[in-house]
Amino acid sequence: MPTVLILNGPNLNLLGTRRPEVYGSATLADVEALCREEAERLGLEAVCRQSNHEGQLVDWIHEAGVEHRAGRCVGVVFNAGAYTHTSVALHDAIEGAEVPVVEVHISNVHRREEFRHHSYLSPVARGIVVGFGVYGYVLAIHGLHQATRS
Ligand code: CA2
Repeated sequence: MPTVLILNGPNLNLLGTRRPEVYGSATLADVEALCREEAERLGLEAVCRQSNHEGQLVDWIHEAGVEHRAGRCVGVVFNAGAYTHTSVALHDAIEGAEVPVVEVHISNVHRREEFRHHSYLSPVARGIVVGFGVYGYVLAIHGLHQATRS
């Protein structure tokens, strides 16, 4: 079964434990279960990873590129957390790996502090989903699935 990589960056392991007014009440385990269920409905296997370390995220993007070129992975659903706003390394990894990446943010970053308005990932992302809570991950999986069929 083709895979979709669900990648979560720094502090997203804290989901559901604090700041529910911004990020809702679902935990990371809930989000990953939601992704697995939705992916399976579409005939995909969701592979879920989370790290607080930039280099680890870079390595996983590279691996997804290899899997994509081998026809085994449709792409990456990526919430890079705060690295979105700081990381040239993740920008370069996505560009270099040539794997379709959908950038996801649970909150509407454009309604928040100005430092969250810029993304290093958006220019190299296949698509962007922002502000729909954890349902954004579901929308991103559908987007990647559709993109592989058209
Ligand atoms: O809205 C999003 O999904 C973000 O990517 C979340 C990041 C933030 O830095 C981005 O600007 C937008 C933060 C994730 C931290 O999540 C927490 C969850 C609970 C408690 C504390 C942090």
